[in-house]
Amino acid sequence: SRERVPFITFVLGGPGSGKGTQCAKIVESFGFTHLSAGDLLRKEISSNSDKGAMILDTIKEGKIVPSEVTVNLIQRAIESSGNYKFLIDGFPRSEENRIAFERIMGAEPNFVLFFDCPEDEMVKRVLSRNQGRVDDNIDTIKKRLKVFVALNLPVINYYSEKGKVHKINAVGTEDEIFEQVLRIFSAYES
Ligand code: UP5
Ligand code: MG
Repeated sequence: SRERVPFITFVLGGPGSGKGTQCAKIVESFGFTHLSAGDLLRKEISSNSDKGAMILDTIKEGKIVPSEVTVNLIQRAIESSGNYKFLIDGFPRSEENRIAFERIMGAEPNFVLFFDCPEDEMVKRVLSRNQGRVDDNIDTIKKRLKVFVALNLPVINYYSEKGKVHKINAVGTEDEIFEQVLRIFSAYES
């Protein structure tokens, strides 16, 4: 019901580490609502919103969109979902994002999944994706990797120190990786 306390999982990992792919599988098995921050931002670009041009420029540069924009989109998606279990994919990407989310939503994640993947594998996957994303070119990928290390790893370290991070080896077949994911979610279900 609406009053139920939300169950929030942050799904983190570098560009192409497999966050979206694994979230789709988690949704099928565990009834979560999947909110990809990147997808919400891309939808905002295609909806002719007044922020669309700014968001597009930011994504092309591999930089991070201002926190209040992203938190707002996530908040609206949570409130309109009718669900109480959420996978928040690709967010928070910086300590500033994290602090804004916790302040505005008044909630912390129940746990965090971290898809740990070597950079050369991530580059290979993103370059062979071919879905026309403006940021799937080698120049932008290099910038995304730098931003991930500088700004997103500190968020993962913050939650690690709180004992909330489950690190997943993101190399292998989709099914091999999902086996690790299943073990984690099954433990929370029981
Ligand atoms: N693939 C998946 N699993 C595989 C496997 N096990 N073996 C081989 N191939 C595998 O996977 C990537 C590709 O690899 C796919 O082709 C897949 O089939 C294959 P995917 O599941 O899409 O990986 P994912 O981690 O989701 O990669 P994505 O590129 O979406 O990650 P990013 O974090 O870079 O992208 P996102 O959309 O989250 O963000 C894009 C940009 O938006 C950011 O750079 C930033 O500019 C902006 N942004 C913000 O500013 N704020 C936010 O909060 C979020 C985004
Ligand atoms: Mg994704």
